[in-house]
Amino acid sequence: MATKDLSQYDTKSVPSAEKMRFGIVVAEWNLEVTSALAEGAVNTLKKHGASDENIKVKFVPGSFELPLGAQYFAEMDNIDAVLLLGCVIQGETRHFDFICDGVTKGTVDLNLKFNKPFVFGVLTTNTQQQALDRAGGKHGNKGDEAAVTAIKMVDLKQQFR
Ligand code: DLZ
Repeated sequence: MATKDLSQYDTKSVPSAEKMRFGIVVAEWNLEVTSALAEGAVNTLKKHGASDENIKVKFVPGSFELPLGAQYFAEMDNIDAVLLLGCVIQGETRHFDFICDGVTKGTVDLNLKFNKPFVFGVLTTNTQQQALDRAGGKHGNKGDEAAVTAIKMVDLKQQFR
């Protein structure tokens, strides 16, 4: 049986986001980190063609609230994808585990419930420095990655229409 030549698939280029509409939910906890994630995400969406008026940003208190904030966006018909941006830093209690579990499960559920992309842009680190390194520091910006993922998933959905 003939197999597909997967080398033909282009995984590098990013589709145009010109007509796409995005919601971004940002956690206020660890704001120095999360605002850098949001800045990266907005810049990347715009770099790929999204317009200012098609990017809506809202804040929630902490990462635990990200899924509900994202759901408010999802209930608007004119949003194609939602980015959830947060930063959970390991402390001395089990809070870290509960928050990470909640936001992860909440995000998975939203994707399937609304049949729209909800992108997990939450840093889960041991230290603030590790988070800063991934929010525009030496390890890039998770907000940029979340933006590219959102664009690719909206484009993928459009391919099935
Ligand atoms: C309570 C709490 C703690 C200890 N740590 C973080 C954190 O590192 N990152 C974060 O985004 N939020 C944290 N929170 C707040 C919770 O996400 C949530 O806002 C509260 O538990 C109220 O539901």
